[in-house]
Amino acid sequence: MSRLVIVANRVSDPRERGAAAGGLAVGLKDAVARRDALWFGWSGATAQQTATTPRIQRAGRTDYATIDLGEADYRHYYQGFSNAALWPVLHYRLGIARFAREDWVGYRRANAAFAAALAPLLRPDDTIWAHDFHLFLLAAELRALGCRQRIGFFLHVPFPPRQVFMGLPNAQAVLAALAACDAIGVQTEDDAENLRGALISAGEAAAALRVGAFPIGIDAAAFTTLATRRSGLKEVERLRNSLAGRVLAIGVDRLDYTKGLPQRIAGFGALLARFPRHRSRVTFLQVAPVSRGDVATYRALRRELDESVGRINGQHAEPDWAPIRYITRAVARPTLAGYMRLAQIGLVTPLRDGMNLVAKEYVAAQDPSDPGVLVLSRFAGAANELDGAVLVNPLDPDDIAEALDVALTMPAEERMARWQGMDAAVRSNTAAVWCRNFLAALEGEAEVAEAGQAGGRRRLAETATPPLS
Ligand code: ADQ
Repeated sequence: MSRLVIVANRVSDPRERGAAAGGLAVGLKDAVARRDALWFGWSGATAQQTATTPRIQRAGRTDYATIDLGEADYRHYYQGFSNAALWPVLHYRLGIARFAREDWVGYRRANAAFAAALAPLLRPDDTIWAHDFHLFLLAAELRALGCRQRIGFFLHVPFPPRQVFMGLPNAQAVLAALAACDAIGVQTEDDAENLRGALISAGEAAAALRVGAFPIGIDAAAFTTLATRRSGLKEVERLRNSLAGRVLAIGVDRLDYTKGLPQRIAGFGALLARFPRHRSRVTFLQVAPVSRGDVATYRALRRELDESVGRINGQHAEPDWAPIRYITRAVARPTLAGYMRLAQIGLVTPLRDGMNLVAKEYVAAQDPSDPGVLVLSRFAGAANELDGAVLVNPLDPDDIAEALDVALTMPAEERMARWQGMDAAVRSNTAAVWCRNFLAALEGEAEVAEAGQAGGRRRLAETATPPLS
């Protein structure tokens, strides 16, 4: 089997990739266990200039090649174009996007630098799989260097309707670069339709045929084991005891403005104000470690949350009960799994989310004999699969309050029936299945092309039917 080359903005150190690790490494675990692999990306460190020669470490059958980013690339490629322009636009938030020519120049420069450092490491029959919006231009840069390998791209975040995406000043160039890929994956059919529409309007109709929906999953069995093992442990017992028999609702997110945290907090406040029977009976624990703390929008969000949590606690707390517990420190993943199992309500209300794996993890963490209720944003990709959740409009605190009331009063039989359907979905569409489906779309076609006429790879891929979702 040919080697799999995984390219991602950030590649974590192999020594930090234990059973408790999260992120892309978990999603791709199955694929890299079965073949030789090379991870390539940013080390997370900055230097004066972006490195041209990667540092390579080997662990088992996998090589890890990382480069440090130069200060200017960190500012313009990472903080600028990726986080301040693409991230909001892709999450439908044109109004808060910040565009600057030098950010676009930095983004192009960094994508070209990634390609230039990667190209010498490539073997002719490698399969290359690039991940996420930081690397929209990578495939085109590799092609410009003469790379003819299969290149796939997966977008982890949503793709908005064409009219929104075209608000990005460099939309046309991004779409043209994306057309250099042999397979393009997104999370949902809606995202796929949006991306196809954008590609067609950019004159890249052939590339639109290579777009498919591949909803990402989790390693459900491993997460259940983690949650079950942890549920009796010290930190989780401490939380259980501190609740004094009250219901626990939990939210677990990165502190990001797409996650709908102010509206969620307001929704919990509205529950207490509008449904007084729940006062003093439910505690909401929100874990939201600071991410991208050096970006102004994120600092403002943090201030807003500090204030609203303080206001609601001040208004409703009693000497022996504070309605909201809010933690901005990181909590270890195994402990979080134990907390999720303890919580009777999982509150997952992003304003937009490609998928949202926390929703799936909450389902996998539940006790089958007494499962909790998932309250889920209808604008998370996960809502397509988790139809047993109580779905809410995450922008509407009153809707969240009403959904919480439904969850808090739901009969055990209904809870069980809803959870069983969701659990079956989470267990059938795992991370391994996601990986296999995407790679089948990327490599299946290419293998047929190789068997056919020389140079047929791109042409055949262009005329193929869209990969299945
Ligand atoms: P994220 O926006 O990071 O990912 P999400 O899918 O919710 O969002 O979480 C990814 C992982 O991070 C999960 O395993 C989760 O447990 C972990 N995580 C989240 N908050 C955490 C916290 N407070 N502490 C510890 N761990 C935490 C992007 C897209 C998503 C998409 C994923 C995967 O934005 O829509 O689901 O990629 O494709």
